[in-house]
Amino acid sequence: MYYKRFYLRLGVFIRYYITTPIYYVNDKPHIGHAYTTTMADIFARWHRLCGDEVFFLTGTDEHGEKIEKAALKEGITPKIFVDKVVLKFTDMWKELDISYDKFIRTTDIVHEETVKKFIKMLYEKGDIYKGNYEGWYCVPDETFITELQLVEGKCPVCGREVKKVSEETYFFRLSKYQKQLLEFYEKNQEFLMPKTRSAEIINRVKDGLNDISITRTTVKWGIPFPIDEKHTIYVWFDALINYLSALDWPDGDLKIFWPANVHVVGKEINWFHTVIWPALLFSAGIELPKMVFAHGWWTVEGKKMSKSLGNAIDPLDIKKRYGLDQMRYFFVREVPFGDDADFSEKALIARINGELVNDLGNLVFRTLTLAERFDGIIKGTPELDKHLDVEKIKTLMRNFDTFNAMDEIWSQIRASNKYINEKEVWKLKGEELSNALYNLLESIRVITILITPFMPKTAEKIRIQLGVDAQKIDKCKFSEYSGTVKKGGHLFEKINS
Ligand code: ME8
Repeated sequence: MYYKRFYLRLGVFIRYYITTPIYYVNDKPHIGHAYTTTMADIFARWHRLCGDEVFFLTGTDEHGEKIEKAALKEGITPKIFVDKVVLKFTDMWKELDISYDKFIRTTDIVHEETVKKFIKMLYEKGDIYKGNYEGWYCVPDETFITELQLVEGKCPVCGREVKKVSEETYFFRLSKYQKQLLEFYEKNQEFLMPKTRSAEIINRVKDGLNDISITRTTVKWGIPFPIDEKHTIYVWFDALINYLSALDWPDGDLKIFWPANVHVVGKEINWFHTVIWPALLFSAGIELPKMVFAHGWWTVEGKKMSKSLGNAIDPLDIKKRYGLDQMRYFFVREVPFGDDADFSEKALIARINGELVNDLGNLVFRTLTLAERFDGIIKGTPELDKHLDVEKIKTLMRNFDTFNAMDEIWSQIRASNKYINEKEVWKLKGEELSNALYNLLESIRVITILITPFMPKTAEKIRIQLGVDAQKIDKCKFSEYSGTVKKGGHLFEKINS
């Protein structure tokens, strides 16, 4: 690790810092949390495959009124409560094979100290002042809401009840940063992603910004506000700073990963990440992240996922019944990254039976069956690599277009199956058979490299059958086939619906 840091400073490796939101620990994670974290995991793994130095951060948001209430309901202290619930997240990410480099908790001492340092900088700059907050508050979303934003008296984001709040508070001068924000969006066209969501943010900023409340007096479960300890720091202010404190900002070695390449978030918290967070960074004089990617929301069989409806999908249940890579594949293929989507088991089964069993599973099974039977040296001339465009896949991944990147990989899988059928490979003999097997095995080897970030376990299974080691993206060219095949069972099981 240390020699790598040395080379990092020299700029030999490309650094890639990717984050997920830090999730509230009021309840166990569901499919929505698993989606964001899995997608971020895919990008982290993709960049490692490309040889980049990756820092992938996830974690938990542990302060605030919502957690305070959840703990009270269980009759335990918030600290005991969060220490218990956080395990549901760390256990889940272990089960889902999430390759994070660091897991941050906002109750970590280092984080709390960083938040205090950060807030003092803003105070000294004159961007924090005392006043009174009169308005509404949505506890489940931990969000202040103005009278104008209410929709039929309810929270405009989640539609739940809001409560009236009237308390002394410290404000942050968000209004001061309107012009700077608009200029920043204009100059940095890649910051607001996907493009389909940028107009909404820009228009809201153009409409004008109100200063925001950043402390609470009625919530005890928070970081003490260093300027006035009667107040605790508003949970969102505390939470956003995790992206810096995870790097031991301002003095730690890891700070070389800043600015983050991308914060991956759900669309409902886009505002916090693309307006409030940048303004806080402007105030502190810190460089802004390069991109915030706000993806869409999953519904379940057409309905919003919620505790009260009892329809939240447990990722562990999906893993158990259908398999982990099957779920990861579904996340990528069911919807372009960024759009809203609907989770239905029928759709999941259709993808497993169609694309995984019939396309990829069959290709590997048929090829390996023929290759194992073949008694001779497998060699030939590349001909099945004609339409494989790795550069195109790289570009698609740079643009967060996992959907079309996967489609490109799949066209190679389909072309390989077509090759078997058209050449009737099972009828070939001698050199012709050797050549066909060479092309198919090389095609599968390259496909395996490319699917590794998406379906790591499946890739590992195929590599064992091919007798090859894990390889990086630069090995995606047909070369000499140098493995020893050892056919295994079917990669995927067909699901009877
Ligand atoms: O907002 N579809 O935490 P949170 C897709 N602590 N994604 C979903 C989803 C759904 N139905 N439901 C949840 C918070 N998510 C704050 C974040 S960051 C500094 C602080 C995912 O536990 C999605 O990524 O409410 C969403 O943004 C996040 O979970 C919200 O998690």
